[in-house]
Amino acid sequence: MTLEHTPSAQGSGSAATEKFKSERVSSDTTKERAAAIYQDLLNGVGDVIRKHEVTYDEYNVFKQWLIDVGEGGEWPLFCDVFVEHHIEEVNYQRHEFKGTKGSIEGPYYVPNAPQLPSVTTMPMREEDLSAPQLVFSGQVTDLEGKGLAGAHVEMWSNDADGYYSQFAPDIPEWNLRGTIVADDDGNFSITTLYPVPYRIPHDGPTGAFIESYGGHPWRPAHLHLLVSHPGYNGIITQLYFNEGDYINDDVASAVKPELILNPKKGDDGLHRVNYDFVLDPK
Ligand code: MBD
Ligand code: FE
Repeated sequence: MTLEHTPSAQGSGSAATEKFKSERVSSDTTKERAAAIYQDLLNGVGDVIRKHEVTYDEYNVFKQWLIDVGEGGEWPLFCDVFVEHHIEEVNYQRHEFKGTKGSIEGPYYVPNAPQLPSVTTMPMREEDLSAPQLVFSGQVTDLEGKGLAGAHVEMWSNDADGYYSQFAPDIPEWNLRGTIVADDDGNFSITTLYPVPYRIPHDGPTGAFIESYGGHPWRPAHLHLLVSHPGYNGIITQLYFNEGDYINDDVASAVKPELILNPKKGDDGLHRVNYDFVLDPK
């Protein structure tokens, strides 16, 4: 990955695009299904054009913007912010999962983060450690509440400046990323930077898009999680914080009421919260 020295949409965008391209994608979609989806999609576009009597100037600005998003490497960012929440909801409903609700993955997950013990502190720099800290503990269980020994809790989050390691320059590779291995009862306790609201990269075409309709690029404070255990459906989700800014106005539309935490501040200054993950069997 090559990154400009200054964190920018271009830098994080190209890093996210390179990461995405390194994963192989395929789908066994039939020609009939592809025809149905693409016809509906293009008819939908046609309906919008007719409804709003879209002008040639607007059409040309749109074409230029498509070019810019591609050249800026921002397709993973744009798609995950504006489209993924629909995909996530439809697929959760289709599987009729009964466990913990999922949420979107977003563009900044990296697999194979170093393993950490069940009681641990996330990899952090001095500057991250001097900000308010959260002790996030819980148990990974099956649908009957039985603890899942050695379950993996992969967690990744942005730093106080709003940057993710490996997608911005000058941050240690695995900063605020880890694979926490739960104990024999599925329990874990993770000390981490108390997340703060986050602005998606907005100095490129995704930001220009948001500005064009007078929107904002903020996401509420969040933790990203991927919780897994052999024989169970892994869940990709996010946890949010009660009364935090943008909790009702997430640019990525990815907040669900079941995923909002309410941490309590202890006398020692640490905020503590418990949240259990429930996995559906495969
Ligand atoms: C993020 O941190 C994020 O969580 C999403 C969904 C999109 C862009 C940046
Ligand atoms: Fe995020």
